[in-house]
Order: sequence, then C-alpha cells, then structure tokens
Amino acid sequence: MNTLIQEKPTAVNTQFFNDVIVGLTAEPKSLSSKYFYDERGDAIFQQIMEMEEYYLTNAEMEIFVSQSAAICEAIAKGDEAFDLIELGAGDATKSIHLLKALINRDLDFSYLPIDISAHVIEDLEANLPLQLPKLKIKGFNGDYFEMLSQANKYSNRRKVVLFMGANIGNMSVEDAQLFCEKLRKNLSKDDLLLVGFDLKKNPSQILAAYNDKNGITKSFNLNLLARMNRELQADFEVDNFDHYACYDPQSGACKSYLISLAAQTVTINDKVIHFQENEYIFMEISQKYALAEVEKLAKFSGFNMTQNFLDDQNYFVDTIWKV
Ligand code: AVJ
Repeated sequence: MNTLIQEKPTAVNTQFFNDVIVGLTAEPKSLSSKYFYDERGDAIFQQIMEMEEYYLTNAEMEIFVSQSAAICEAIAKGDEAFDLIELGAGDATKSIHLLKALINRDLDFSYLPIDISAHVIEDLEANLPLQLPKLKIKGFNGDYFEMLSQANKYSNRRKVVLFMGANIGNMSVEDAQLFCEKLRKNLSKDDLLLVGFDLKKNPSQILAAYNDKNGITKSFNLNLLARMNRELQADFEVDNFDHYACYDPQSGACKSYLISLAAQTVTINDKVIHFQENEYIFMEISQKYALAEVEKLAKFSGFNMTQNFLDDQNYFVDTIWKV
C-alpha cells in the first residue's frame, strides 16, 4: 500500500466537525442551518428561490424593484459618504436595485458584502462590477460578527447594514433579540440597519414554501448529510432520512426536521452516532413575525423602527431601524 499523505483538516472543517458532533450527540439531535450553504447547497437554495411556493423572493424583490428610490432617501444622510454592509449577501439580486439607485444618486459609498460562503463572495466580486462599473466593492468571507469587525477596521465611515432575505428568521425570537442587541453594540450613532422579515400570513401558504411538492426543500436538507459524507468522511445513507416541515401560526415558528426512517448507526470520521427509528434531527427554524412583533423586537434590542417598506400583498417587510 502507498503511504497516503493526509490533508490537514482546514479551520472551517474542524469547526464544522465539532459543531456537527455536539449537535448529533445532544438530546434532541440538531444541526446548524448555517452549514446548508456549501457549493451544492448554494445551488439548491437558488432553486428554492425560483420555486412557485417560495413567495419570499418575489415579495422582497418587488420591494427593492419598486421602492429602491425611497429606500435610498431613507438611508442617505445628505451627501455624507458611508459603507453599505450586507450580512449574508447571497447573489445580491435584490440589493443590486438599491445599489443602482444609490449610484444614480451619485452617493459616495462602498459596498461590503459579508457571506459565510467563500463561493458567494468570489462570485459577487467578479460579477457585480461588470453590471455596475462604478461600484466600489470589497467582500468579506466568514462569520457575521468577525467580518463586521474586519469591516470596521477597513473604514470608519457611517454604516448602513443590510440584513435581508428573512435571514433573521433562521434565529428563534430570543436569539434574534440577542443578535440585534449585539449588532447594535457594534454600530454607532447615525448608523442604520435595514432588516427583512417574512410576515405572518395564511399558514398553509407558509408551510407550502418549506414543504414544496417537488422535494427541493427536502434535497436542501438532505444535502447537509451528503456534505458531511463529502467533507467529514461520514457514511450517512441519505435515503434513510425523510424531510418533515411544520408551521405553528401562533408562535410563527416554521421548523424543519430530518426523520430517521430506521434504527441506524452512522460514522462521522472517528465518531459513531446512533439513530432510533423515527428519531428526528432539528434542522432549521424560519421564524415569521407580525408587524407589531417586528417593532417590539426593534425596541427590546435598543433600536428605533423608523420606516417600513412592504410589498403589495403584505407578505414581507424591509424595515429601517435607527441606532
Ligand atoms: C435563507 C433563511 C431566508 O428560512 O426561508 C428556505 C432558508 N430554508 N427554504 C428561509 C430556507 C428552506 C431561508 N432563509
């Protein structure tokens, strides 16, 4: 046999491995939805955004297409230069409308997208300047707060932080409040936050968005098991798990789970994990809010909600919070 030169695990994979083992040895089992987004996960999420059932994308797109001029007025402070920092920028197909409006108004700003996916940041830095030649862009790949402090070192101009796409929904209400409090501590007077919330609506419509008939959301969840096989030398039998989504209209929590279809044992690197038949792994929360609950969250985390931008059907809100 040849001697195999083992590649050293990268920092990200060590973190990934540790988080996975903590989650799967806990009772009940859980995995962090932030690990959905490897290259394959990014591609499936693109498909989700194009699904008929996934109303969120069109609703927020409508807000940015038809109200970017007004949003631009709301975030500009005279002609003062600023940094536009986007947390979880993704492909920026919505924020590009705001970027255009800001450039058209001749405002002096730099666009600093932050994303957990290296692939996303590379794409943005390569593609956005082709569409917006005047755009100043510098991407940051990593965790939100680590990258926010990097961005703080990069410049000391006034900050406008975008946190769109209902990404805040991936936190429980309690965690969202802690997150917003922490975010506020990282901002200064005159800085602004623009944050997007998916609003409470017909429960069947919400559930359908996370339980689509073509099984794309199912494959999005199962991809995390496949990712562990690829990156952590795990041996998940992906077909032995099913996707289960539910929505509680009272709390506004939409949750997804993977259900073990049999008693089974999985090896992840040197760790052995047992699953009972019908045991679940909690995968993701997509929290929905009433507008009054959005305002409460702003207040409880020390912000002042100043303006709301909704789509025509009141499915979604992008709200502006002052520090
Ligand atoms: C990217 C967090 C906004 O919760 O709606 C979509 C992720 N998960 N379908 C959401 C997701 C399943 C999405 N966010």
